[in-house]
Amino acid sequence: MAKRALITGVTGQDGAYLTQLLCDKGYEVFGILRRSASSDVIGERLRWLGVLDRINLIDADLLDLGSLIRAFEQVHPDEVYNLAAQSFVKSSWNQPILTGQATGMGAVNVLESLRIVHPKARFYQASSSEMFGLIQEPVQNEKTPFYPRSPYAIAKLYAHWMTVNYRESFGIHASNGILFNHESPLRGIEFVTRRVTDAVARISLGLSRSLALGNVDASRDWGHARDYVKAMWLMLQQDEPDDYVVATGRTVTVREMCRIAFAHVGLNWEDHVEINQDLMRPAEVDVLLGDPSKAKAKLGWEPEASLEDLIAEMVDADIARHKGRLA
Ligand code: NDP
Ligand code: GDR
Repeated sequence: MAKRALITGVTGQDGAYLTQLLCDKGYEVFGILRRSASSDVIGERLRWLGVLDRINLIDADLLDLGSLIRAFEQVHPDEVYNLAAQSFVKSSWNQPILTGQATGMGAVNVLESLRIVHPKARFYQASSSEMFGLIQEPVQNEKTPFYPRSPYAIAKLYAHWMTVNYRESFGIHASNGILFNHESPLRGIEFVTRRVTDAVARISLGLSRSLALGNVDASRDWGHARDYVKAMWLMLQQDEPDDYVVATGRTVTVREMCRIAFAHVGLNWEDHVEINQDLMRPAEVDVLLGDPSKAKAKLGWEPEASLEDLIAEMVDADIARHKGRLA
């Protein structure tokens, strides 16, 4: 019989790639969809990947425990992937309470539903490299101390430790993937890589001339979302639950990422990027660099896309989008 997977955050970047991966593996996939007034654009990413008609959507919200319990009763999943969150770090200073509720307590609502309805289900929590925050060690692995620097990262840390606690207290097969930044053509437009690739597309087509950015000295370990959802799945195939860092092992500044993106269309980034102080954060995470040795050794996981491949794919996709709108 086909395995059944329940995904929260299915309309987001990772939810779409994970749906594609699991459908291709023969899973029956169920996704939690919260009510939105913009129902015409719901499922845009799933549609882009050609999987919208292969998924069963369930009306529920991470903030509504009853709706989650009913979703578990309906699906009885073998595997649960908790990807839903208020995931934009900068907004978390403007919406700290909502971020705490969705990103932190939301994970506990999912864990509680699982424990009440179907404790044999395996659980994946979308933990984040943001939890390392103010860096304690130059390269971060599973043993590096955490020092979160935003309401988002603090909420993620709570969800992370609750996942560990449910594993240790109730014997639930619960794993945390401590994923470093991962991007794709489906990345939300507010995140820095997508802001840059969208601007490169517009500038190269003559639709715009410049792009305002914040801290271009920040450095991130960027990978491709398609590679990273494979690590999520691999974690739930292990006999024992555990926590894993998922990263490329290469860190690049926003400045250098801009250079790569603009160079892809033969432009010099310094001719187009201006710095806007309003885009700086109240507290910054200066540099992140992950050590994925454990994921490589125990899961057999390897990232395939280089940053250059990833940025080229994103720029090309944004150019195609804008050309489509112009046509
Ligand atoms: P996105 O922001 O693209 O997607 C977030 C998803 O969460 C959306 O489907 C959104 O639904 C859903 N959501 C938000 N609030 C609720 C709620 N109250 N109830 C139900 N669903 C809700 O994130 P990504 O795909 O990039 O990331 C997936 C997860 O991984 C997130 O938890 C993120 O914090 C974490 N993460 C991401 C990393 C990255 O680099 N991408 C790195 C490390 C961790 P809607 O469409 O309705 O808004
Ligand atoms: P991040 O991603 O905060 O790392 O969180 P984001 O792309 O927003 O920022 C990365 C770095 O770029 C700097 N930056 C800018 N960022 C944005 N968004 N817009 C700008 O104009 C800009 N200019 C410079 C930021 O200051 C920051 O240093 C992402 C999210 O997906 C989280 O959910 C996830 O947990 C982490 O990655 C790992």
